[in-house]
Amino acid sequence: MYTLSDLIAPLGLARWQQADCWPGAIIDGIAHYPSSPSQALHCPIDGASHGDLLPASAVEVKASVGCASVAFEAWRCVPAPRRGELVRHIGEAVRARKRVLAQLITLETGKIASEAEGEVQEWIDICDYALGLSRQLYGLTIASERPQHRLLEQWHPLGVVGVISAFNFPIAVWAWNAMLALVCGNAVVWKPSEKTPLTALAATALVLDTLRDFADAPAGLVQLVQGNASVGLHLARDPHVTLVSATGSVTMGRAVAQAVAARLGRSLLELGGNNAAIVTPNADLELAARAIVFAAAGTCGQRCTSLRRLLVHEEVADALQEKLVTAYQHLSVGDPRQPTTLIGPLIDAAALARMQAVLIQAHKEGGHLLCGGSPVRAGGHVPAGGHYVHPALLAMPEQTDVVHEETFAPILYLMRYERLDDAIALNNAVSQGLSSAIFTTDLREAGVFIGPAGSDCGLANVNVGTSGAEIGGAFGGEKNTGGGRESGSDAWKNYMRRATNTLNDGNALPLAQGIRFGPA
Ligand code: UN1
Repeated sequence: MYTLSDLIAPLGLARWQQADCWPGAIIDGIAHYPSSPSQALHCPIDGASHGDLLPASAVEVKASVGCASVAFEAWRCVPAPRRGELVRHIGEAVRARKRVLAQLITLETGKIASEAEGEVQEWIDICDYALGLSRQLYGLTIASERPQHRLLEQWHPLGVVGVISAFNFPIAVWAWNAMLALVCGNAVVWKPSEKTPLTALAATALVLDTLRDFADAPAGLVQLVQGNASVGLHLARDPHVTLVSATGSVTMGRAVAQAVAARLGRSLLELGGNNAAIVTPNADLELAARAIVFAAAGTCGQRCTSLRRLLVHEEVADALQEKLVTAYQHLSVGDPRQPTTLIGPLIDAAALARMQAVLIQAHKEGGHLLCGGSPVRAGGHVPAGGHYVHPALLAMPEQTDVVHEETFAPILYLMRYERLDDAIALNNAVSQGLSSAIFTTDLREAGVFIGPAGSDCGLANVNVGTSGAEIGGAFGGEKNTGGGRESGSDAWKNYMRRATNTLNDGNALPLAQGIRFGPA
């Protein structure tokens, strides 16, 4: 079984390990070891020490933004297809390190191998996507109301992009932002979760190694500042950070958005989800059950797209419940490095305590535990020192207060409905609006769900679970989820500034709206 020491050399991390300490900042390719109090790092699988992080302070944040601004000034003038070539090389390097990067993700997050590799695959996919995009950063030409005039729309590089990412997708979410930002001609300063600093160092090392072969790409294009929420707030407040893209809790997003808004900066938010699936009497129950189990229990319920609420029609509720209970009983919980494991540990003790408290609250609100919910004792494939749970399935009499909250743990609330309209109303009744799904073989039911009066979420799927979106679509959601869109479709426009140009090819100077000004 591998441990961190097996991954340090293949991931190019040895250059930065000093005794047992890791740098809290990589500025212009150089590691910084701030004298701030260190933060002990532990593996969620078994509590093994991963050394200490020396977190960045306001000083490192300011320095990294300054260097990124300088790098941006050079990079914005490099032709976009050449910028795409850099991203192509990054993608090739990621392919070569896919397995070891995934192993590090497993060690820092507790994800099983297949999901960790899927996460690295998202980085590879977004590189391919960004490469194609590098030849398609197009604007419009628009008819002018004036003779011999033309309107053009151009998209130009934006500036320094700050990326704040969460522990649960320690590479993919940064990659969606950073690869697009680079192709769009920007420099990036990354503040990853304090729970996954080594994955961030490994990703940064890979990009810096690739940059070395690009004389026209300055090392300052990718900067890294690590630490707790205060580091993210320094980034959000810095007037030289043109766009702050933040992924994480609603509380974090609110603080970041307010700090950015106070200086009239731009923010792109992808915050909490409280995702529901509706199962109608016309559903293929076998397919629905499989999709539900992956969405609710996969990643130990720690995706922003995880399924948390299940709205099942009365007619099929008993049958589906039975299938789910059976499937849940077969979920193997344990060390995510074991090939048979499907459910790894929760990220830390606090996550386990929160889950237990929420289950007690759900019980008070009338919830009835159908299976799971309890911590798993060490032994066999379950190492001591981690926080393992059996995913919980609860029957709720209605959508009570606790169901309105996003608990970052594998808890699925099952509720029954009679009319589809009521189920859609329940889907939309929470403050978050990220992902949603309907399971039905009826075209009309599906049409209502994805129509204008249907699901109010950014993602609305038919016969597909709420999690595991592809990178080609725009990713994000409405209401308290923050409204931002990352990754595919036209999300690239977030990372550029639009300039409208009016061109006069003639000798006269007609004014718009027919205005006359000057001698008659
Ligand atoms: C997240 O949990 O913040 O759709 C992102 C999914 C993944 C990304 C999740 N592609 O589940």
